[in-house]
Amino acid sequence: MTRVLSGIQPTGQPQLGNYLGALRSWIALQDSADAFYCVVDLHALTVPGDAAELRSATMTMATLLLAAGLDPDRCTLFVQSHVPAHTQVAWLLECTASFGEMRRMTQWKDKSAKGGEEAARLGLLAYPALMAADIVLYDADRVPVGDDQRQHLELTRTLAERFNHRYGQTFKVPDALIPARGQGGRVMDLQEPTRKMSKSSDSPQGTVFLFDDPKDIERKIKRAVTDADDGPDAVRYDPAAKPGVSNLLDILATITGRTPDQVAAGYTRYGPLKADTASAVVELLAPIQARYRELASDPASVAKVLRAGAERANEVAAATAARAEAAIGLLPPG
Ligand code: AQP
Repeated sequence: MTRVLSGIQPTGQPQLGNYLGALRSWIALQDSADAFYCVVDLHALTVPGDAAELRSATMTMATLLLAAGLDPDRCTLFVQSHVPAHTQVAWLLECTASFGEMRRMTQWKDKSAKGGEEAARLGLLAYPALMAADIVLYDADRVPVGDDQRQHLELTRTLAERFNHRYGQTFKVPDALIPARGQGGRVMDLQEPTRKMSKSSDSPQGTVFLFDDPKDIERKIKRAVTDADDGPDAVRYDPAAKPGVSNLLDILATITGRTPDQVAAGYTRYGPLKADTASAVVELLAPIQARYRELASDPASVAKVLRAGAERANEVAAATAARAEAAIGLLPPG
């Protein structure tokens, strides 16, 4: 059976791009694959944050994942830091990667540019090696992610191949599983549609958070930046020339299971497109929010799911870590 693995950071509130780009595929894959999903709390340490907030955001994210449709009977859901093999193998991969290739990662360039390279945490530079470890530990065949993770997946493949070449066949080389163009793989910020929507962005008006109430969702989508075209073909899918409109078409198409061109054919003006997109998002999120409220009232049940998930994840990951340590030449404990 195909094995899949993916993770989400407990940084800020989950947003629509996380859902359309990744979580939707995670939920679908539970029926066709042996699926491992984790809240990657160690990745959250790469940027400044508060300890109590991190604990609470980790629980919130796990609860949200269950509310969105992950079923502990059909997937393994766990918290990354509950499985020590992740940091163990991350070090082996840091010693496989080069400083130069880490510096070329777009996320490093973007995020370190904010506060300057001097202040950026070393973990921010190194975390693609941790992400590679997350994946190879589970012998994952496929990794369902949004388009922004394409470069990190390429690096994971490179590191796995390099390790295998240097030390002998150890890791499976995974493939990324990214939604097709126009199917939610890159949801853009509603206010700055040339930038991807992001949990931790400083543009809350451009981000639809999964916990937003219907009024906020409608307001944000109705105020989404479009353009000044008003001709008969103003509503068309052209991400380069019309990023704002194309983003709305992408969102509505993904939710309703059509292509952006099919959706565009139904509109001549932006107002009705925005109104229908807002309604579709509200309808999509309402049941998730209701289920979240139920689950959040019983944190002990969520903790139990995470404990069981960590147990299964540990079994698989510890075996891979032992294999990798042996391959690289670490002396097994007596
Ligand atoms: N805008 C997006 N469109 C489609 N997919 C997206 N993803 C994130 N943003 C979009 C996908 O969501 C999954 C989980 O993301 P993550 O938590 O690992 O971190 P990220 O990619 O850096 O996402 P954010 O929301 O932008 O988080 P912060 O602000 O913390 O950096 C991934 O599969 C990602 O591709």
